[in-house]
Amino acid sequence: MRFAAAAAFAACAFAATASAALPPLTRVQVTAKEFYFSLSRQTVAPGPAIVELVNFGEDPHDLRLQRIGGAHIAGTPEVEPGDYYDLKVTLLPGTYTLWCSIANHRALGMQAMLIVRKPA
Ligand SMILES: [Cu+2]
Repeated sequence: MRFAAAAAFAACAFAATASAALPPLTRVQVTAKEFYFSLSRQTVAPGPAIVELVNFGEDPHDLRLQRIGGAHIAGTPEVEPGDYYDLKVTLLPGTYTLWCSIANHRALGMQAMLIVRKPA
């Protein structure tokens, strides 16, 4: 009985160590205004990430995200002024293009780049 309890404790300790070794979730905040995006950081590490679109503007905006050379486009719904949306993505190494897909906002300047690479 005593041995079983010790073994269970050891198993728990091991699980805690294993989860602590997971890489931290990357976060990047994208601020939207008329008519540009401003990123909290230009370069992030690959892996699971939250890309947070915050609308500090006066019109609704959204965010589209595509890795150059990749086929998949991730995106947020329309975000109202004063609101935000946390987009969960898995970032691969490369360069991503970010843009707003509403009306002609992209042509007006709502476009940015995000570089994904392992920290040096
Ligand atoms: Cu927009």
